[in-house]
Amino acid sequence: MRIFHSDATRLRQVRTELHDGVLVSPFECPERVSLVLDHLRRAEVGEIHAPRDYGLAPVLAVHDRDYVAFLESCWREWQAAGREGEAIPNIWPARTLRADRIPETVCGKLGYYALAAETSIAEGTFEAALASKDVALGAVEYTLESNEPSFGLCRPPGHHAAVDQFGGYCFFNNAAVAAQYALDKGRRRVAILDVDFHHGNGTQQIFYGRDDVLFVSLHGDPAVTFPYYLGYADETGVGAGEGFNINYPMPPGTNVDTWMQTLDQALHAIKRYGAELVIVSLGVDIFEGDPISAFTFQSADFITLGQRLAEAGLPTTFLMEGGYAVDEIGLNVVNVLKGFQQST
Ligand code: OKP
Ligand code: ZN
Repeated sequence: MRIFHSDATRLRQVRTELHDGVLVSPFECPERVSLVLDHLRRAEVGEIHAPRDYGLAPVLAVHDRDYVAFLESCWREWQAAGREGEAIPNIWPARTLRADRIPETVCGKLGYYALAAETSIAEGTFEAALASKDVALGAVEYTLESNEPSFGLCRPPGHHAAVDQFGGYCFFNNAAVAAQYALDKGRRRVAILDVDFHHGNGTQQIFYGRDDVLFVSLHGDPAVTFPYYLGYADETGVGAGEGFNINYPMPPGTNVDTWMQTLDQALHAIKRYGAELVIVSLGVDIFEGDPISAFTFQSADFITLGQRLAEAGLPTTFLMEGGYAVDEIGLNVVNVLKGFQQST
């Protein structure tokens, strides 16, 4: 298995996350990358490579151009406006307001392009997001060329990022960028399997009307869990995409047996679809000790997860999403990848 990593993913070093009404030090921190990397090295999972620069074209294949321009200029505009802290939205085009005009100043644009308020923007955010999508592209390109598995140590994560919205710590949807890249390289059916605790609302939105990407997600029930406004089982796709979006919401505290049985259903759907490539949105925040999630995985259960994924027998690229129990994040990621390798 080949691993892709870029030191530039650590350039996002914001100080603030709005959490429970308080500005705290962000859960999604650069140390996460160092900890996973340490474990990957110690466990000798595979060679670690830096990706090349793929430019913006693969990003613009799934994201809105003005959204990308906003991310690039946001911090500069925020500073030019003389604001004291980091860039955080505090007004949205909510249901009773107009969403058909984009404001001209940074405060208005922030609300237009944000879907949540926990994700501050500051120096280095855009650069880290660029590095993260390059990591994803390096990994998927390797799998496309070799049929061998790969792991992209993406950071910031991506699955909450929609066509023109950031939030939930995500800016570019790395899995969507990688899936579209695979299609542009000639694959016709790509599956994205999202095992992060949180629903991948961005990935779902990007491919909701399409049948060339099957999106399958296991996650905490949105009735009680972030991102709250998407991720129900009745969201099955629209138009040509009807039947190509599958959500498995589960209550907090769901046990691992139930979760694994649900995974079997998900893998059946992926096989039935005839996927030529599986991109796994790998969030290890399903770990019981995760500080912001509520599933019950023990570290050993991640080995089983990797084994089950390998049994599908498909070319697979793993991309890092969430996981915030920093003491165990490296072990849990390595366990998935080692479990996968044992069974292949
Ligand atoms: C990103 B990823 C805690 C509520 C959750 C945002 C969670 C983003 C998760 N105060 N806030 O899916 O791991
Ligand atoms: Zn998550």
